[in-house]
Amino acid sequence: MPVARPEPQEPRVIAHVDMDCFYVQVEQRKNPELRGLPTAVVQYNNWKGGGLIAVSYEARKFGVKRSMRGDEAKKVCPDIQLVQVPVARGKADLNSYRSAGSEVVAILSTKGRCERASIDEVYLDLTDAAKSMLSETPPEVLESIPEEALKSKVLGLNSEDDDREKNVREWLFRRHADYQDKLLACGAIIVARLRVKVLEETKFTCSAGIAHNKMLAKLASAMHKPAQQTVVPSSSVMDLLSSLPVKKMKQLGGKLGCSLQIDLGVNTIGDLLNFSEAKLQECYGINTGTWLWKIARGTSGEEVEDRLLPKSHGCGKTFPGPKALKTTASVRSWLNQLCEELSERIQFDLDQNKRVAHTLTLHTNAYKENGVDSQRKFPSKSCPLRYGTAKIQDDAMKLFDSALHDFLSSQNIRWGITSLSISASKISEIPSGTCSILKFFRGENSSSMSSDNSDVLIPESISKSPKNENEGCMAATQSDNVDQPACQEKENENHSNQTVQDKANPAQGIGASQKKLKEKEPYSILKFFPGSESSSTRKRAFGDLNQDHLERNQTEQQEGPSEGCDDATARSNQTAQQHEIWNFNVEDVDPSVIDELPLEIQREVRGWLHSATKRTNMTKRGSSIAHYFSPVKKT
Ligand code: TTP
Repeated sequence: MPVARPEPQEPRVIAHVDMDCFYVQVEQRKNPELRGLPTAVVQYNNWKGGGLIAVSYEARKFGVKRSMRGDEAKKVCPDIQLVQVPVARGKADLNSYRSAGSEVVAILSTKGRCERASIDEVYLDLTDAAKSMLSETPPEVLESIPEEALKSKVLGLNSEDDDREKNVREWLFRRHADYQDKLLACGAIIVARLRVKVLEETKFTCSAGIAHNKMLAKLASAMHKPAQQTVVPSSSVMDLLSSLPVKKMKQLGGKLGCSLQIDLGVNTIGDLLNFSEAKLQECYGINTGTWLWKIARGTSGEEVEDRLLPKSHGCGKTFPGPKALKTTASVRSWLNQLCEELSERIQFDLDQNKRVAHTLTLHTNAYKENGVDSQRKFPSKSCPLRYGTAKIQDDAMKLFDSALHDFLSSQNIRWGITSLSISASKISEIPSGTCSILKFFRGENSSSMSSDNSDVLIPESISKSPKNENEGCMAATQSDNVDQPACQEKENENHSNQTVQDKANPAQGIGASQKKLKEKEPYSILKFFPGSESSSTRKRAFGDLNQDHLERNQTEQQEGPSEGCDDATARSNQTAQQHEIWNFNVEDVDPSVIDELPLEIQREVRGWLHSATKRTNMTKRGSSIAHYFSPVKKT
């Protein structure tokens, strides 16, 4: 359910940037001969020419739609070029689209806080950039205004006029406009420049909406496509919303939108103005009621999150009609493939972005033969995510078995699986520096953090403290048929080089790590412990973390789906036993002491303490295996 957030007092400039017919553009860049031709990207499944998932604007003019199959598209547009989605592991391979999306994000994120909302759309908070522009180089003093800014569609300005560009120029230059609109004018120029840069550097066009909040910016970006931008001055907000069908509003496409139409007779957002906040709260609860009341007035306090990377990773596959999976062996075989891909992607995320996923979730659609109990849904199931392809495959299969058991509820009947999807969510960043320091303390070399598809030792202190509680693949809703588009992670070459180097030197052990630490003395936490140079202190610190690790392993054995310690853990435990061990009690740590540590160490220590607190709580909360196999709560 949507939640109302307080609208910031200060005016904001928010842009929503959406790529035009994105997969088509990616394919056209690969094969420039397709440029300008009516083109569509189709699923790899060729039944009736394959389902269309992206359609170029040239093809749209002929009436080609995404809902069509290739054969149907050929009928309405005989010259259409149908390009198949790349295939890997018997399913669509979306990697080229993900990384193309990352190229765009890298450019857009240079001007303000950037939230990657899906494989091809981004929110930008340009407030600071717009304020600086307004105070330093306002539009009227600029030597030239980008062509793209002059082509903006400014809602409320007469767009039929032959003098449209002149009108836009005047609007951008208005000296007597209010402060909010002046900022929007700067935002329009900044976005125009960014869009030109995206085109120059990636060859992709995009469309954008520029407004005072995310909700309005998103609505505006879809209003004039392709390759255009739309600005929503405050004075046009009510006009925009008055005739907007409720279903067009994000979060009103589903049950809530239906209820508004059926129960309250609300067909446009403007119709909501007929209801008091109290009435809406009475019907939909306090939060949603207030949210509805606010959106009717064009206000929304939702912030642009600082996130360039996806919230989750997911991959799926559908098995329509006769392709339904009917045996456990066939499910296992497909799950193995999906898990292999998922494992590669989370491993890449770990290596490149130092991010750890915490939760593995299986979503399945199924039916029972002879229509028995046909309303019953196949439950989605989650469990803590363990790194390593084999473990993920194993856990996914356990989730499936458990869900199937619930689905069948002891009935001995045939079933069919029509879709399988697996996702890794609750992704959190490893606090900076933790990796290196833990490595030293444990005497591990960095290859243990980046082995290809082999089991990886994720610091449990980190894996048990998810920062990002948002679940669900951001792109999971984009494809109703198969492989959900998700987003690609940004590459970090330095880190890959490091990994290669470390892998090439497997003999690097405790000694080498200690040497490394000495070389990086300014960043070492030990430097700030009294007598840090003495070997005894090092042993104590070493022992401490290993004890910590030992305790965690005990917890893991109780909590985890099945397996015991891996090799790396066992090595680490042995090391622990060789050293003096001491403990600290999280509650006993005086927070003011941490404030006195150098900044680069503070964050790291807080990360440890936060993890330790969480771990304590988690251990208390639930430790039986059944706990991990309970159905996912629907929010
Ligand atoms: P969209 O942004 O919804 O659409 P689009 O970029 O193709 O076209 P538009 O110019 O109208 O925005 O989706 C982005 C990409 O996601 C799209 O190119 C293909 C993929 N996609 C699917 O695979 N399945 C789907 O059902 C949808 C909607 C999109």
